[in-house]
Amino acid sequence: MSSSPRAVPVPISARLFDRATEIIPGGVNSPVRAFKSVGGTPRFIASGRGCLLTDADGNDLVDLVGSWGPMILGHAHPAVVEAVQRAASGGLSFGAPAESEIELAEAIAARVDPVQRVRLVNSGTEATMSAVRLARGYTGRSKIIKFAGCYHGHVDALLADAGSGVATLGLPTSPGVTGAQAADTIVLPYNDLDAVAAAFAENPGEIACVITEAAAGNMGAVPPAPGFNAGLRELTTAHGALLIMDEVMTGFRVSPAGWYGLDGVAGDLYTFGKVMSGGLPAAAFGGRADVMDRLAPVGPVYQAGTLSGNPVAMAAGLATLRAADDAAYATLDRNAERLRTLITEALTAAGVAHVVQFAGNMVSVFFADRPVTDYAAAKASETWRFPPFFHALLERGVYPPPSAFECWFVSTALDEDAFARIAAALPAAAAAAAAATPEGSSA
Ligand code: KE4
Repeated sequence: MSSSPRAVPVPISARLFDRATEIIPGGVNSPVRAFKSVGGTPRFIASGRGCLLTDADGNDLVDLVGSWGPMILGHAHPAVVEAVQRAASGGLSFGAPAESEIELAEAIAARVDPVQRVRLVNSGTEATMSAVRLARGYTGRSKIIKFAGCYHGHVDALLADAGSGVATLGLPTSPGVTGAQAADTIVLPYNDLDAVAAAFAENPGEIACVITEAAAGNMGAVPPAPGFNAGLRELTTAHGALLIMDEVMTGFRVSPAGWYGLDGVAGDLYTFGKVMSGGLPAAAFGGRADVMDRLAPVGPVYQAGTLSGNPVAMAAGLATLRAADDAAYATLDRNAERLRTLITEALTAAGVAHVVQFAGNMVSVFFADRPVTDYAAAKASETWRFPPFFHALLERGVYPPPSAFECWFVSTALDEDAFARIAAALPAAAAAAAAATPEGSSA
């Protein structure tokens, strides 16, 4: 496979990537990891500790991806590792209920008031897929509304105009999603309440739910405009539809109660993942008891999973939530603000038009001259400046997400050395962004 034009030599990652592509499509198990939109050889990671990743060639990297959100405490946090080891020593999976599932469900509900029932699953995709099915089962309606640029996992009905890896790879949607599967999905511009009102007027009694990222993070950080989420709440209530707040990314990250903790707009259903899993495969959906109790075995809406509520994953999630106290969230917010300041100082000094946007403590960089409020604006930004910006950071031991359409995730483990490295790397990255051209060349 090709190596990045300017990357530091990573012969072992390159060799592993060549080997991986022989057996795993694209050499990765999730497309955004392949560096396709930034070019170069993806770093194969050997280990992580605190705020550092160590790649297969022994380079340590300040991690600003955090496994795409879960690692708010950094890697190999002692309390989490100890909890996982203890759980694992008692058996890995039982296919029967265990107390730890109750404990994690109770911990989620204790933080997010509107959540009265919780069902644990294995991924955010399963959570959103199940929540949409439940909304359709509860309302007896078929249509759903989602927003362009929002990503809710690779659910057939939700892949239309999605963000994250779909946006990163410039895929209009996905082959394999049939017209029938997407026919009931109405895709609207994010932050456009008039469009939502019009959709309800044009589809009276047919819309089962609106699903939205509580704050959009999959087109970069694009927070809901003031009143947008409250407007969705009013419209869904007025039209007998359910409001699904997808907090897979924001949940337990942007505040102890996720985005709900910041704006107080109650959804009927929620989806969670990432932080609540501690980095193991676990996720959840939950919400109103009268809705959730339509799920089998209580009600007729079927949903299931061999490894749902896995005891080792429960232990990781519980240990993470228990360690994520108010001081931890204050540190996350402080670290996000410090990162934003460093980025904008460097890009301003280099004379590069940019906006560093927040959604809570999720941060992203748009090469644009005004705030980005929806997917069209995100796509219209000078995304061609991102690859050289990214590689200049990576070459200097800082690892941001390999995509212009993703958020940068801080952890509580970022220390003075990490910020010193970020500060030292940013001027060269800003210069690379300044020298970039739409054709992809740069000095
Ligand atoms: P998973 O199926 O990847 O666990 O979760 C899907 C999902 C659902 N909802 C939101 C708001 C999400 O952000 C995600 C997944 N996020 C991406 C990162 N932008 C996952 C990274 C990847 O696809 O590798």
